[in-house]
Amino acid sequence: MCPSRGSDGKLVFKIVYWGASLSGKTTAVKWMFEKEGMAKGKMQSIVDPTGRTLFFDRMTAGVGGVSLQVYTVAGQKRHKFQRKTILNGVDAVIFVWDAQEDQTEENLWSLDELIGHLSGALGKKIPFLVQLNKVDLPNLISKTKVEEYLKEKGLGTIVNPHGIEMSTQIYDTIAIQGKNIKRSFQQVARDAVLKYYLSLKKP
Ligand SMILES: Nc1nc2c(ncn2[C@@H]2O[C@H](COP(=O)(O)OP(=O)(O)O)[C@@H](O)[C@H]2O)c(=O)[nH]1
Ligand SMILES: [Mg+2]
Repeated sequence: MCPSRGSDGKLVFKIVYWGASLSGKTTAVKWMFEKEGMAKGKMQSIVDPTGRTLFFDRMTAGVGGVSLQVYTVAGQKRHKFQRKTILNGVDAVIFVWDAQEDQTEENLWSLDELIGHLSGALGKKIPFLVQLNKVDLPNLISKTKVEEYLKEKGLGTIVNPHGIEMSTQIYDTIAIQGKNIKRSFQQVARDAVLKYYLSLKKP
């Protein structure tokens, strides 16, 4: 919620990808760094022997005069403690919702856990958006239904950096093809940076 300074003196904003196991977090981040060339340095992944995220993936993007440090959490339920740690000092959150209808419960479990950690700050102090991922597959949940769930959980609206209340943005994404991946990331990153600079101007 308050960016730190890197060794190069640049402000570092922390952006966390949150969501259920296998929802597509690592794929989304890999896309940006491998295909869009946004990486500054290497992607770091702490995985188990089967290649599943054990702790996090982490990488840094340089955009303009700031650094964006991007993390994905380990989605499996048993990694609860690791996930909580990743939220320390978070400046923005992207929730990756697996759009396959039969994954609804997993998504809601993950969302509830996130809300439990950040409670009222999410979408208010901390920019937040949803990537409705895997929309290339059959048997999908409708966007309207996702909006209803978000509303139910108090996340139907967010407060934008200018202090204006608006609907929480939900982007249809296909992480394996990069659809809307960079655009939604840029949106939330821009909000985090803007929020910080606007807060400096307040007396
Ligand atoms: N069809 C489809 N598969 C996806 C998409 N995004 C991710 N996947 C696949 O879903 C699986 C889990 O993705 P991963 O990024 O490891 O999930 P994570 O656990 O959230 O990091 C992998 O096999 C991906 O290739 C998508 O948009 N469409
Ligand atoms: Mg992963």
